[in-house]
Amino acid sequence: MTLSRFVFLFVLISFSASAQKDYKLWLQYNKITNPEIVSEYKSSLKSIISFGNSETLKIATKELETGILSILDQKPEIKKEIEGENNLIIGSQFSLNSDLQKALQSDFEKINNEGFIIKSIALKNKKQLIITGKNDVAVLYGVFSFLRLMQTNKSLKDLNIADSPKTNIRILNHWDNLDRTVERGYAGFSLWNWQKLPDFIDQRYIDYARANASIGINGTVLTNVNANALILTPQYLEKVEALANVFRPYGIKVYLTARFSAPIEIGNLKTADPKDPEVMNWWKNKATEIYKRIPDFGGFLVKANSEGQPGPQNYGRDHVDGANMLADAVAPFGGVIMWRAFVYSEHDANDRAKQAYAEFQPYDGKFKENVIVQVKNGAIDFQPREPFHPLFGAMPKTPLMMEFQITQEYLGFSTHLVFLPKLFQEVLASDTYQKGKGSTVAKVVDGSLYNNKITGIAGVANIGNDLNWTGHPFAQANWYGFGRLAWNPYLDAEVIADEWLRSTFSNDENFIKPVKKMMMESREAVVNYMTPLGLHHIMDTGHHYGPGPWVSNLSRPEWNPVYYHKADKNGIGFDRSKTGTNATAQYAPEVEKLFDNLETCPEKDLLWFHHVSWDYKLKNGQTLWNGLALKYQEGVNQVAAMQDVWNKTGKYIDSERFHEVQMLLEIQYKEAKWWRDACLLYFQQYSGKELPLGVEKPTQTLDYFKSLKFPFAPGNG
Ligand code: GCW
Repeated sequence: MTLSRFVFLFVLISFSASAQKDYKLWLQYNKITNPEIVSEYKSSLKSIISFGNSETLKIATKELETGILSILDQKPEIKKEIEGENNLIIGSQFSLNSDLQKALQSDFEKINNEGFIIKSIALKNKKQLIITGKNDVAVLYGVFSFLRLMQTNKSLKDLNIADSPKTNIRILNHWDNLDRTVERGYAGFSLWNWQKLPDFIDQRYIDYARANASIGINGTVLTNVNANALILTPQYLEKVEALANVFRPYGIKVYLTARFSAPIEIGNLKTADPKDPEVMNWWKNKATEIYKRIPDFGGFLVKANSEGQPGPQNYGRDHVDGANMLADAVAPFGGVIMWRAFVYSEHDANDRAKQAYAEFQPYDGKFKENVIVQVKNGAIDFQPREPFHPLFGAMPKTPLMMEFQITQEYLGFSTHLVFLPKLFQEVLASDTYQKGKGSTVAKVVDGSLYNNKITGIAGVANIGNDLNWTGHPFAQANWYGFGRLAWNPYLDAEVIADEWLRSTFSNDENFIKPVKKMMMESREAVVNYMTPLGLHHIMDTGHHYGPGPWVSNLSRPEWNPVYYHKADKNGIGFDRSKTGTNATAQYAPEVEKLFDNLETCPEKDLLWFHHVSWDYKLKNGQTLWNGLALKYQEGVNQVAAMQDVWNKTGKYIDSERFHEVQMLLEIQYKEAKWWRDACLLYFQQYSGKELPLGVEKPTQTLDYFKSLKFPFAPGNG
């Protein structure tokens, strides 16, 4: 072989190995090198015995085999019977033999239907390790959890874990269109190849299901909330059915978005009025047709009378009428309706932040049992930081599910490294005070505050057909972290970062420590360089890429950034206190007081709730103008610090991912400066003040920033 050919082949092989790493997400199953751990694992993992032979259990067994072989370089023996010790036994409660069932009886009382047990037990004086649950999907969750222990190099001695998910519906919302574009998608096109379905089953569907199962996600809405009725025609339902068949053994249910006007568009009816008997019947028949194909179909997600989508109000009805009509259609089959509360109207002159609460809160207790209202984490729209949505805790008789956005529509697309579990945790840990101190959003979401029967967390997916699924290698951590928090909304973001880094990259402490810190600080960095001190929605129009605080020409006032920052000669910020729109009154009295009072309002939310003068004194003694400018600079500095951290990690990880992240951080740094300069130059027109010491001078003019146009920014429909 000539040298050049050799080099070419070498590059090709190492490229594909690296690219596979990107694709393998947090399921790398890297070989462990620490000799102590290796010897401990090897002695306790000699063989696998699985009770049961469902598709799911086969997947679980295979996963264990693959994982152990790859991590230990030792192929576990697959045995039929329990003999000797140190067997790894898997199987669901009722497929276990009676000795095991007896030995674990009290453990099964500790878990719910989807929970699992991982336990070292002595059976007839012989040590065994068992992974079990009440059904096979729960066993699969246990297996992935066990492999997580291995991937993070935890000891397997004397394990005694009983872990159950705290929410029922742990679901991804794909804003995927039938033409495979993805609304607010920054990782390529949709995974769903509708053209080739149902006959062609892309390996990606299987890998997608596996990845989701590994973090406990149990549902997926395949289609965009800005819905197309065609998905409900037989031609497409056949394709949906094929996907459902792939996902089923992984415990993932399929859901669809229901376009409210579907009875007209594909049903030839004259109306979609939810009180019209023909319409009601049409949906009942549609549900029957779907459940015939997909007996475990999850139900519908609906965006109605929001941003131009059709809905019950088109017929003089309300959200309750619409949701309950659909609920009746799916109820006989055990389906649910996830009805979104993301509403605001061009005909409503009220503060947009108040509209969803104003409209939905009075409906409390009026929805059918199988309706769950899906509420975004904040009252505006997935901003880098928002106070928690006032609806949380305010509808005691209605199950509310959380809607987070995993795709980074307002947080730098798939270009910026932002670890979102920090944001998710901040929201979940917020205290609504609706039932006294300690009434956190997490307790609303997991149903413990009001004893709700159905509970759930949705995440708008950041997944596309990019080789690495999410565009940015670190955006994988947001998918992962979403799943982990949906399983347990009380998990700590730092623990999640730690698990993810170890499973995705390396267990080397020299890598973990600084990179984890970098992840943990990344969310505050993006807040600082985009929207510090409670600023929000000042991104450029439509595509939401880059700064656009100057935009003021859109037809609907609340689509204009100037509506949100209200900068003028006197100061900046949106007065939502009593002297303003009184949005603070939508919170429980304790929270209302906290936000309403300028003295007690957390500074991170200051300009969300108050319009304050440029000379207003911040807690650190700076004037607002200086403090704001310094925050923007701090954000830029934080990105520079992230780069410094990352640049030292090359020796711990593969070169491809190292370089990818390095390039992305370089862009993030450039864009952080762009945000800082554009926003400060714009606000400076009103403050009329010099930039304080320590803030770099812009190298471009405001006109230059205003002139930038991005007609082909991704994800913009
Ligand atoms: O965040 C906004 C987006 C829209 C989206 C809408 C929603 C799917 O800009 O693209 O539409 O919210 O959540 O319905």
